[in-house]
Amino acid sequence: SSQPHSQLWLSYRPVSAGYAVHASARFQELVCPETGDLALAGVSPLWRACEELLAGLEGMLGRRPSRVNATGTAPALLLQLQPSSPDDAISGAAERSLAWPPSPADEGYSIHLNTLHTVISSRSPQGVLYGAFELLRRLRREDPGALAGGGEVVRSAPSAPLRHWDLWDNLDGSVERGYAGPWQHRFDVAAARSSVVYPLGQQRDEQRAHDLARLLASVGINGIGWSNVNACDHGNQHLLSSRNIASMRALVALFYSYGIHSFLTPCFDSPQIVGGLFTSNPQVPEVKAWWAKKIEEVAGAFGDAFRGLVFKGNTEGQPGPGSHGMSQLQGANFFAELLEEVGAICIWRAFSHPEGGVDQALYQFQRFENWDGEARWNVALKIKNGPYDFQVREPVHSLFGHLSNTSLILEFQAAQEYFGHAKHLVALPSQWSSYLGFDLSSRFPPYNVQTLAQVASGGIGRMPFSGIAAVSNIGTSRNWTGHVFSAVNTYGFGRLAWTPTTPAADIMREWVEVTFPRSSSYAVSVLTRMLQRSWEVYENYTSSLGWGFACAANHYDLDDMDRRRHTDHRASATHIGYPRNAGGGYASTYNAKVAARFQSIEQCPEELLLSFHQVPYTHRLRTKNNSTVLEWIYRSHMSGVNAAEGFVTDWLAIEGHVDLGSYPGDAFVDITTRLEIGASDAAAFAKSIREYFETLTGCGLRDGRLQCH
Ligand code: GCW
Repeated sequence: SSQPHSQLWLSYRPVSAGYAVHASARFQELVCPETGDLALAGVSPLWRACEELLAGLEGMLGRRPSRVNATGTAPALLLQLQPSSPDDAISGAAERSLAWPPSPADEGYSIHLNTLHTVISSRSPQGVLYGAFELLRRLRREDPGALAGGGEVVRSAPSAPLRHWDLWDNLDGSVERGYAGPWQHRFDVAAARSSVVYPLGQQRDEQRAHDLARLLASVGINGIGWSNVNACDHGNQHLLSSRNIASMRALVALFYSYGIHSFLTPCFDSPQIVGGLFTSNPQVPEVKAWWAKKIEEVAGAFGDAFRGLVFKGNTEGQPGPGSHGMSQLQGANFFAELLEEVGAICIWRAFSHPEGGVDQALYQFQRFENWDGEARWNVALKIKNGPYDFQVREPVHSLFGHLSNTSLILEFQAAQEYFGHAKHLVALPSQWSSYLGFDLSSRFPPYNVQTLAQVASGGIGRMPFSGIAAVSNIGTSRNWTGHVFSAVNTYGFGRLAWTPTTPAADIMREWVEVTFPRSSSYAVSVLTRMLQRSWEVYENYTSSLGWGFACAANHYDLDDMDRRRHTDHRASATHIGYPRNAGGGYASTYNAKVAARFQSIEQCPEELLLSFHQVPYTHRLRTKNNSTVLEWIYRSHMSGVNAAEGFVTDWLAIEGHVDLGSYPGDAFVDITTRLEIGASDAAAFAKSIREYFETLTGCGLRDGRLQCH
């Protein structure tokens, strides 16, 4: 469309006049070092840092600094590249003298204030870029510390080596679980042509892709998965055609100039579909030769920007090694061996469904539990945060505590597949940070504590290809995410992946401040508080106590709820919950301390009670005012509805106090509409759930008290 898209948190509108005067006095000149070795596009992240600072300072301060080659007597901003220290290289990578991934220490930066000059320095070009974005964030928030005083303003380095953003975009232009397309398509996912990059070569708006790269780099993302892991339809099956590879070259180079490496997700059956072979069985020599040649072609076209292939094998209808009598492990090792030749890795997804009545959680654990020591060094296993499927609350996946000699990538979902799509307010950093802080405990004394964040940062074995990834929530909406507030999930993911120990509330407040910069401090507090509460509110009006799968994606579907009686929540007339506490059950796959806690009905966190225990509805909850389970199901739903209605009231009360200047069109009305839809959906959800349990149990709440007939 001809209407411009929003620049989100990179909207460089003027700061207040007083701050602008001080700041522009400090940044009269900009010194950019020679960019040296040029990236594929001929542009390096250092060059991008200069470009971004010039635009940002001009926009926010009203004065463009002059670009000079060396400092003189005027106050200047200097970008400095320092030599990197081999001691800091990640162990595994150093042994194999791989140039990638960069060590987190090399990707870090510092910002330093001398009397006259401000210096951003790093040992890597992308580190300088990250530092530039940090300075711009501080100016956006009118931080006095960014201008005054002397000494170090900040020194920061990421903790995880890989920080990835995964598009589930299809080559035909649609997006799997993408809800940020045109408003009229908000329920009709398959129909929505909401990809900002596909169909290839038909970008309506070149600037979109460019701005996506800037937005991602600004929060420290260093890798992108270019297409849907359901890789064999919607045009994706042709991903590896020479024509597609050639047309992706420009995109790949563009992102690389922002420090973002590329990962491709090919269809397992590419040898047949693209190569015209009679089979895709990896054990057939022609198939192996085809893959080897294809990988060379990709590496040749993309250069160092290419770092790996991603596979989802033999689940949800996808072909895989199992189609040819090979195990998942053999499949991953097959590709890893070929990818080693070009310095790239094989990322293998753990998400899978069992057949028959097997517990999915246990099944996934058993499918991958023996990978330590068996998977090749350049394999990374990508595991969803929990064993179900991005539900409102899940136990952290036990594989994270079990595997210690395999690179593990933690997968989150920013797209709100199970969170009311782009209609509901759900700020996910709270959920993600609660998982990241979870202590899986270690199997290896003397290390006792091991949080999920530590595992994703390489863990005890300092695994080189560990990291954190998120499924994208980006689409063609002018505000990128459909719901204006959903951008907190894009921003928050990057910031958390960089420093997983940052409190979620700090990240969400920061997002509010950089996105709605000239708002009143009252409005900032109200907004931050809404975001902070939203996960729990959503949990209350959908599925409390960890039973999961209460709603079919974006609506309550009672047939689905009933079907899931057998596989998930196991509700009967008298009991509810999945008994994973029994000997040999999923709870026993955790390290001893954690297993004991989950297995005990007294110690199991009540938010996850029904994930591990089957209890009578009369079971009393100590952290919920001693309510019984059934009372709590009814009460939590009522309180969730009230809170969702409260969001509308809170929002209307700050009208005129929120700076919506980053958004085109009438963002206030759009947000109001979505909050209202959220509230009315919440009421409908709660009504369905009440009717479901009243029918099942014969008991309902009347005037706050449980009555049965
Ligand atoms: O939950 C399911 C989603 C699918 C997705 C799959 C996966 C890409 O509904 O849309 O497929 O998870 O993560 O592989």
